[in-house]
Amino acid sequence: MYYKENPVFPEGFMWGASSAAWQVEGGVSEGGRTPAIIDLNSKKKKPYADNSIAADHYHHYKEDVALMAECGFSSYRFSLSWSRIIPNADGRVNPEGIAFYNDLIDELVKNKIEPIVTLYHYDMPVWVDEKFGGWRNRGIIDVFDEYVRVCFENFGDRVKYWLSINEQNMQIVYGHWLGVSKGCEDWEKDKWSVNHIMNLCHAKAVIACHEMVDGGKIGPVPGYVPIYPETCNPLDQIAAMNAEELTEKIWNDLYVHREYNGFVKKFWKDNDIDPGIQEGDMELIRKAKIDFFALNCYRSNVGKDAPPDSGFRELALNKSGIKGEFVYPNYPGQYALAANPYVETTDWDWEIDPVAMRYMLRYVWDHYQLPMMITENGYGAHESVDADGKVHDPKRIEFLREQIYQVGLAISDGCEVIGYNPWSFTDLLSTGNGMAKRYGLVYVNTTDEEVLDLRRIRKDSFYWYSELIKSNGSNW
Ligand code: BGP
Repeated sequence: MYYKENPVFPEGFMWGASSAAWQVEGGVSEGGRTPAIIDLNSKKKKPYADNSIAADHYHHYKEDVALMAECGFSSYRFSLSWSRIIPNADGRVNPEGIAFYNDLIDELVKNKIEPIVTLYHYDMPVWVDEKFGGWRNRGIIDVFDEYVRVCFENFGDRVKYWLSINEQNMQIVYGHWLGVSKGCEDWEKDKWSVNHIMNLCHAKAVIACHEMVDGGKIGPVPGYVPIYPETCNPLDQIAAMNAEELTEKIWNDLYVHREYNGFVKKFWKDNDIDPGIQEGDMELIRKAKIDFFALNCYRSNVGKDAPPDSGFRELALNKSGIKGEFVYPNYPGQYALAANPYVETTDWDWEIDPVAMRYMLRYVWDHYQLPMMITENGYGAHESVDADGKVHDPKRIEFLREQIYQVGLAISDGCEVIGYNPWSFTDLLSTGNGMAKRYGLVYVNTTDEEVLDLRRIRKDSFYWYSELIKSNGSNW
């Protein structure tokens, strides 16, 4: 990459990293926590993703926050486990769960690290699933509202940045993969009523945050994958736009304009879909004015025309970490995705495309003019401790350097970006690949096959990132 200008990051820019409760905490049966659906799923996927210990952050949080402080963090994005806070259908608040998060937040505040808190990150409590079928039933709206209000009431004095639902768009697009489709008879149709219920939960969280948290700000967390047209064939451009609508824009438009956009309304009509909108729903959504976008961005995609008579091909993610397994989908009449010959890929076939970061920031800024923070971005890799007892991760350093540079360019393009929190601080469980796919700046000594001593080892990227933070992003 050719560096022609030195990006300048604003004063007070939040530098940190990111995690999610079920991927980092462990301690799943401790402190009064009850199971989440993802615990059960992760047991089935063994040996890939047993989250009962994960990175054992539940017992190591003080050490982890001390390492963040040593690295120079000014922010840390993490999520709360709903079933740690409200473990059962009786709605009783679990004092031990509240105490754990209070201690974590206090530790962060003591170290001048701004907590950025996600209310929901893939870990549906079993009790909510049993009572309401997860997101499928409108009954969840009230219990979600009760849960978020407990969070605002207990943590809102110290937590000012709140995130509603992690990657709602990805949960709908990859419903089978992320378990949201469980129990649905016809997911392709049902996904839109599930999505509507999620929108109502998101709206309730936004409204409650503004009501209850003095100075509180809240935003959604879309998973964002910029989509380029494969060629300048106008049909490829339209296909790329269709892909963008059906995987991200429908959601982002709703969050900002608080109305379903014309594209999705036509899509519902053409496909005979009833999203289950009831009286009063849109009034509620219209009240939920977000303050910023939190954006997760790892890679980019290529869209191309998929003629109506072309064959259907389902997307298949690479779950092995051996290059070449990813299957690009073909949705006749909508769009197809394709490989990008201009970019490298990770072992999981994820495109390594720093320019996508600038593209995304420009795109979201141009469309919505809201402040943005990066809440996920990172390089997943097979890693182990070297003979010298250290973990050398030059490719992660290169990845982060290029990505941060593009954040800087987007800022100089005029975008308002307030923070960068890559995935992840310590190694933690990958959504589908356990400890085999590591993202951390800090190595956690354990494997999927065997629980080791869980020792924290600073990777080379930790030292590099620390220097970068000290220079507020100018030391390359
Ligand atoms: C995001 C999720 C994270 C995280 C990340 C990396 O979509 O919000 O929870 O897992 O992706 O994905 P993976 O772990 O599958 O590599």
